[in-house]
Amino acid sequence: MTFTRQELQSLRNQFPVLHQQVNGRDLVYFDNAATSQKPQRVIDCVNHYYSKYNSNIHRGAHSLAAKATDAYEASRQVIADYINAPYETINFVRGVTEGINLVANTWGEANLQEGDEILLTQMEHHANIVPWQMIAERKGAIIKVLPISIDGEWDCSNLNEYINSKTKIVAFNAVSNALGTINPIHLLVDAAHAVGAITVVDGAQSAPHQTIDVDQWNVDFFTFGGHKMYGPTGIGILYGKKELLENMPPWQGGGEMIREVDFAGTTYNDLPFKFEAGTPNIAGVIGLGEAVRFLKETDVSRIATHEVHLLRLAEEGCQTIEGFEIYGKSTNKAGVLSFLIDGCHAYDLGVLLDKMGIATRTGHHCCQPLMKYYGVEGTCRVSFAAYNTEEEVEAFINGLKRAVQMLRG
Ligand code: C6P
Repeated sequence: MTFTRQELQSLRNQFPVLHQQVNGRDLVYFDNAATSQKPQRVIDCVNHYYSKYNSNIHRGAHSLAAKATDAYEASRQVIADYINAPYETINFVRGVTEGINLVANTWGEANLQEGDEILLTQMEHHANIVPWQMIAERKGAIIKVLPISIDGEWDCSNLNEYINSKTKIVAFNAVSNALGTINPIHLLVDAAHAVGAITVVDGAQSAPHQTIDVDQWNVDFFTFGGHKMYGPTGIGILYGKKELLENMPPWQGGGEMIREVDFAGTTYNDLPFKFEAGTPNIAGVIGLGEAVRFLKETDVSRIATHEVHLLRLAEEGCQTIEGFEIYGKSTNKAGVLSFLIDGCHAYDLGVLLDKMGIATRTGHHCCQPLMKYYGVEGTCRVSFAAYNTEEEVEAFINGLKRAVQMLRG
């Protein structure tokens, strides 16, 4: 069920940034796949921490430190419950990029050998390509790439060719940021596990749009960031199966991740502290906990239904534009519309839409190999969030038509 008009209005009222004009027009914020806006309760929560109980955690012998520690660890519990994971398997990181780098530099460092294979897919974000290339180069491992169909879906017709006894890691996104495809992750999870490989799932675009159940999905690692799910920037989660995390070496060394330090050697802390060296992003963690409470109360599955409703309206409305081409035509999509229009450069469309107060993203979306597959430099992308409306979609369609007219002369 999508939102009623009243529910949507009350949702929008929670997001202060939406209520402004940009370039003399009401802001239409359609760049949610890059980062979403933040509800007042998340802003207040961060503000409250800094103005009322700012302290370091797990260290001080005073009341403010105890309050900060309690709020920090309460967030970890809320997030663990949200993705159906044990508390100690939730590791705070800076974001998806750091989550993937952590796995590459720990599990990858400890387990990869020369000739081992890492399978990625054609639709990965650079954050799920470059860390693997770096560790592969150091260890002599080989990167393989699962192809996709022209509609932007995994091509699993020859899976045996890509996943075999040499495969050690299968890394992929659950939802594509550039195409919107919601991937059938069980296909790669099952195939990876059948040969003893681990799965590393990039959940950057999954967390704001899907009900996540890492236990049922049986993924080995799952990482997502706060800022695309109504939370702060600079904070994210790396979930890992407990036995994997326990057997991995730590990544960064420093305070908090140790049990005992001696110049003769150091022993490491238990999970979840083993991978959290140094003073963490305390305000970010507390803010992310509040964002997850917001998502739970709003109901992520209703948000997803609402976004797909807007997606279909946008797709339908744009079809009448001559030369309009969608990139990502899977029938199972999140609210992401990537497109090009004959004779109009994506960047020019983005600039003209901005002049009308409509925020979109143009370019390769940090997916250059995907753009090369389609033979394009980039696309124009609109991406929806809980607070977007049908009226905004209409404004976008009309704005796009005007922009095309201007560019075609
Ligand atoms: N995509 C987009 O506009 P970080 O930067 O670590 O928070 O997230 C990286 C990342 C990884 N995987 C996927 C699927 C992503 O979408 C992103 C971030 C933004 O599409 C910024 S490039």
